[in-house]
Amino acid sequence: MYSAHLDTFARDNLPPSDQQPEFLFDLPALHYPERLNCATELLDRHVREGRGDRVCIRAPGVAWTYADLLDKANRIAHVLVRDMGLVPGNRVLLRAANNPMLAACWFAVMKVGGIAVVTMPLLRAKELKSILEIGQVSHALCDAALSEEMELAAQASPGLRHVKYFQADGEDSLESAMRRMPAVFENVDTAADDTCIFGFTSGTTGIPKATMHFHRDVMSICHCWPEHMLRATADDVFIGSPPLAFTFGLGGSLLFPLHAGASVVLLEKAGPPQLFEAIRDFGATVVFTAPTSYRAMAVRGAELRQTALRKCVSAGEALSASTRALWKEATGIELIDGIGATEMLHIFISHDESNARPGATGKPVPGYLARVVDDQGRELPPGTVGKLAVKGPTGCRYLADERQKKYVQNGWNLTGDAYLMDDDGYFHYQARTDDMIISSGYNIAAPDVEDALMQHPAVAECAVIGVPDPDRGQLVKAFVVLRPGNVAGEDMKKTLQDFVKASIAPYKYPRALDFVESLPRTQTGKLQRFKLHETA
Ligand code: 3UK
Repeated sequence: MYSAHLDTFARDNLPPSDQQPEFLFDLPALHYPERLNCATELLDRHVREGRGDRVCIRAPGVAWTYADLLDKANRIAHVLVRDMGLVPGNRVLLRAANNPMLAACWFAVMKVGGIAVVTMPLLRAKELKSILEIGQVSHALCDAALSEEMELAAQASPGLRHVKYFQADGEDSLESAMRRMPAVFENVDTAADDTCIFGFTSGTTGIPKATMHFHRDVMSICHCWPEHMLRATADDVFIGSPPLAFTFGLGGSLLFPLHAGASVVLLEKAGPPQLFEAIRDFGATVVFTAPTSYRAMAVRGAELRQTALRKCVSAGEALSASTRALWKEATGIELIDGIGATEMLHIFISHDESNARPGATGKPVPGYLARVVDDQGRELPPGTVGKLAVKGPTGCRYLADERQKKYVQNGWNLTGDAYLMDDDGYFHYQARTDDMIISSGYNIAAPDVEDALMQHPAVAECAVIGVPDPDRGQLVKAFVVLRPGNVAGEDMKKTLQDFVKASIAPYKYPRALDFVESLPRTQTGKLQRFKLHETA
């Protein structure tokens, strides 16, 4: 079997074939040749076909055309090979906030047949060290602004042989090295099934694992959800908040805009206020962010009616019917919800604007199949809560990790989510399977109770878990962060409990309720319920 990789670490550590999911390539667009390099398809092709002068990447004070991005990526590719001794199959750590140089470095790694390991900007040396070890990373390209933790991690990681910094001055900066290199590079002729991404995920449980994705997988996610559900055009201006280290951000802020021949605005800081202003100032038309960010921006949402914004994508966590309604009332725009996962690379259940159903994530994206199954993997009838199982052109391949057997069963990917499918085939998110609470025989989804609590004006944030209880099996327990100006105490507790009882089935109300200052979250903004279980 053909491979361009001289360093065979990735191939050697794929899960055994009987532990891999089944892959589906039914759509004609998914019939790839044996050799495929995603950089050739997403970047070089546009310049070759005469679109080099179109704007590709924007950032405050920066506007690169497709030709500019290609020029930079080619020079970095030469630096990787000539100055840093990279051979195809080597892993390259990439570290920066979302900015144009990070995008150029990412494409350079694809071009040389390397494997990109993009890391969250906020990671500390200790966390970087474990990523470097698990991925056996030999090279790093890092923004000088993040050099401190990078240096500490490098000192502790003997396998990391070459580190270069960008956005830096001096002879040994990446930019100086680029100036000494030619602007033309012949992309390595990678196999469609050569690994090009290690996507790290700690999930919501702590211990990091690497998911492996091929050049073919990068193209598959471009050919499925964006073409069938997003339907952006070359005139769209993409923008978003998730880091490129998170595959939600890699798709929305790099792969999908380039696949459409459109442009993307990269923001180093993209909290709700910065994202809001950038949508307005850059004339963004397509935005990718998480439900919490839409809630925060909705306050000034009416101002966006005067802008070019037309498509708003929500993913990363469940979108409640109330957030959907809030955004629609404020901006007039129907949110596009989609569930994705690092293991699946991107979104596999979603809908377009005209097929939104409040409270539902949508239907399987063309190219994917989804079903709800019981603990034995048997398909459940509509209306029954069970485990979500999916398959499609992408799927879970953990790098040498025992958890592969848990995520993939009988060829299906089990995402760890509890879902039900209604009679019309729409999939409704319930909870993470670990967050289904069974109290006195009732099934209670933690997010249901959270949504109800969130409707109360005194509640800023909240989280609900099940705690062991001798009488009821489990007890519903809420952790509540109050908005400023509200007083925690027995009165407020009673008020909130009564409020929940009045809005959803009374058996779901939180019998235990603590007030806290803040909630534990991952760097992608997901609630870490396991930490609450520890404190409870
Ligand atoms: C949850 C959702 C309900 C769900 C991701 C889009 O979130 C992404 O990847 P992660 O590996 O987490 C996966 C888990 O997150 N989730 C994500 N989206 C939704 N739950 N509704 C949603 N719309 O528990 C899932 O199993 O961090 C999202 C694209 C790429 C991604 N990696």
